[in-house]
Amino acid sequence: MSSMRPTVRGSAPGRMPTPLLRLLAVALTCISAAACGGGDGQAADPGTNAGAADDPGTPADGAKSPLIACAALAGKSVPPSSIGLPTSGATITSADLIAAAPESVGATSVTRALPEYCKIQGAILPVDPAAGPIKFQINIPTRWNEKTIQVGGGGLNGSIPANLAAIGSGGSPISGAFPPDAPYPLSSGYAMFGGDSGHQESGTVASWALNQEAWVNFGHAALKKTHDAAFAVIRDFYGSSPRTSYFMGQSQGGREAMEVAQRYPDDYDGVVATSPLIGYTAHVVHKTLLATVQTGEGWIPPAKQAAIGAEVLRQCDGLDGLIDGVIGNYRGCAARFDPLQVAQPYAAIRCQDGADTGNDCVSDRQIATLDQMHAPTRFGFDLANGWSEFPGYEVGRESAGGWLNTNPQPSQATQPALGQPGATLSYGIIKDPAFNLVNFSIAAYKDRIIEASAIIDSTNTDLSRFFARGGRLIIKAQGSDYSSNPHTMMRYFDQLVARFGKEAVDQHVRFYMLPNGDHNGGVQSLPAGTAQPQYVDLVRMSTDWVEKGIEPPDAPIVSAMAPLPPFAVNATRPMCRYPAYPRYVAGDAREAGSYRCTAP
Ligand SMILES: [Ca+2]
Repeated sequence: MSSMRPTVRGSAPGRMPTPLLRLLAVALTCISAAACGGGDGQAADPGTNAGAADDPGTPADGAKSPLIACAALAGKSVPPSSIGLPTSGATITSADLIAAAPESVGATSVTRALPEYCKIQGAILPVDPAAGPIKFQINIPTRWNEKTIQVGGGGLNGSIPANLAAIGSGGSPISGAFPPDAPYPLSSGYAMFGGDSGHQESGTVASWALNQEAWVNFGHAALKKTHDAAFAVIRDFYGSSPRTSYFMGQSQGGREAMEVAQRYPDDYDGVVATSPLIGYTAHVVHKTLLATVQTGEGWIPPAKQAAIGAEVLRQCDGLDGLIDGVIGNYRGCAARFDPLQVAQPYAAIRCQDGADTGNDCVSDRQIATLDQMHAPTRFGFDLANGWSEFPGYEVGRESAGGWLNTNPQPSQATQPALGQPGATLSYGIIKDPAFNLVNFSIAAYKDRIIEASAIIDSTNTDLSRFFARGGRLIIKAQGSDYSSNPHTMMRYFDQLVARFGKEAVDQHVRFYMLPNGDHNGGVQSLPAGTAQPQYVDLVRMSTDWVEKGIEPPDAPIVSAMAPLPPFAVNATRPMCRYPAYPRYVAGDAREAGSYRCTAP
């Protein structure tokens, strides 16, 4: 792994290089249309938060203007022949011109400037009338840069992605990584679009998943249908197709990002996946089995989380060279709590004689639950793409929320409150909403698991078509994410390297790990809760790679940034490529230059 770079804001890797280097990079890489993401030779700038050289609210010269009035799109239709999978066509239900808005500074957050854009809403009609439509929205700036970003969903989807204009603190396209001072892609001229994946229900019920067309829409088909419908609308509006196309998503949307690179690679030049939930079938099975073992004495009450978190910190905090409440060496720490490698990881906090004697220790039954969490779940057969086990979770953040997701305690009498995993399993996989999930077993539902895996898992390592077209994929995962298990992403990446070789993968894929981060990309030093560096402009890194041939750095700088202007940067740290981690060497712990990306 390469060493760290200076930490001065504005010159950080991943941001604006010198104009000369930029020109050179464009000249060297744009000879091949594929290398420039579909032949977009214009030097349009995607916007920058690096300095005053670019005005993020102004797309580059040459931005395209629409052929017709925005409102004239309402009522138009898209024929089924314009959509690459079977549908009954699409209709535009509304089209409204939204006025430009200046930056608005609130008490705790900023909504940055937005350009004038056409907000188009529509519905893609199903083949099976019982399946329900796919609702979608396209935001196209009046001055369009001829590029698009399709935005993924979240959770069980069921709504239009919230961040198609202003980008909030959570959700797709890149969730908690998006810097508060970065320009919105819409303001830089990108058309943004996304859909509800074919249903308008979210939460703990997934009745839509009982319908096969809706289930396959959720797994992947809605992504293609939405893409094609949006492109057809854009062709109508501007008289030409987008020249460069992206997909960006977080969590379920991150899985969708991985899915399109695998299944619909011809449609995208660049893909960004954060917290991708790629092994989705195994994820929900694992969560369900964890709930099952907690119906009795294996339950770990929330009151014990502090003791467990403190023990993990005790063993791991210093493995990265610095006692700071942050577990930087995520692989080294996970090894210490891997029951396949360590016989008694929790010996120091085991209750006397293994009984449950208080909240400052864990019983043998509770240790068994912890071990199940960190050990692989073996299926005894192959899921789609040859996966036969769900790797154990990593560690960290035990004292924070969102960990085991088992409060209140599951019981034999009622359905465990499993939320999204439970709804996916009961409605989507075993198709029996009345089934009490505490009675679930892998063996009894082997066929249903395998069938579902082929639809909702995004673990296919065959990226050959995506690579061949010059596609670029950026992945970011967090070390202490108990929703999207980062270990699955590590396995997938290892398999990619085994399949294509490191050199080929390096040309097309960057996989970064943010140690100790949660599902939504936040990092705090524990137990104090002090915010740690998390922000990095992955949109900019992706568009620079696709459009200018600027390779993402080995160690982009992440920052902890104040949410309000002037966006003071309180700390920086390198974000290393898997499997490296940021090891403290010397100097100010708040400065990225004090760390080196180091192999575990
Ligand atoms: Ca540390």
